[in-house]
Amino acid sequence: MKQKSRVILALDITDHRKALDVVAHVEQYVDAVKINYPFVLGCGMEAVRELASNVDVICDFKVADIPNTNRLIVEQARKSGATGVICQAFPGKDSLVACINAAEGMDVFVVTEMSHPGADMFMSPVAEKMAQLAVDVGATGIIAPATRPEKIKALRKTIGNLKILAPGVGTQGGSASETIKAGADYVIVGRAIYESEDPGAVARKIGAEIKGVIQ
Ligand code: BMP
Repeated sequence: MKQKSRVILALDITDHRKALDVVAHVEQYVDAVKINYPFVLGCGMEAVRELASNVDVICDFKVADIPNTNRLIVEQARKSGATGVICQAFPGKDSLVACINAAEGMDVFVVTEMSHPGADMFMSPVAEKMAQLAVDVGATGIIAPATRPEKIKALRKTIGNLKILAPGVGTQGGSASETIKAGADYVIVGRAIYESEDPGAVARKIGAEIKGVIQ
């Protein structure tokens, strides 16, 4: 994945035409497009393949099953032409290793602590352990919360130079520049971009804000 604007668009849109319109306005300002179940269930896997022929696509399937099922899911992500997939650490090492093996070189990002308030309940106490598991299995990077920059700083110490992708900027309250200053490599932004009047302008502005804090 390129590292130019350091902005990843979260394309959580269920209407195919609208999704393509947003991508057309935003693609020049983002390094990748992250798709999740709203896009896949609304638009179908064929739409993922079509998107992946134009831009780097990360399949945010939050893969969280037994090893064999994880393998089958990650294989489908890979066959769609995606360059990355997002997996959960909590099912354990064997499940995550199955994702890494099925990825066959595709980027694998491991969720540690999520960005919403409820992550405090079960995820926060074990986030460092999950980040260490990402290191141990040879993942590309982790997902860490832009809503808690101090947690990004702490997790960076655990993962060394693995990549950090941070959702939670904009609508969830996180700041793009503070997130990058805390040590994230990319911010993931959805609603603040695609629900705005001018998605291209917002994506460009977030990229410029990030540029302002990178040495
Ligand atoms: P938004 O900028 O509209 O809040 O979207 C954030 C995106 O990142 C959504 O696709 C969401 O599922 C995802 N995400 C998140 O918000 N927090 C996490 O901890 C992990 C995520 O994948």
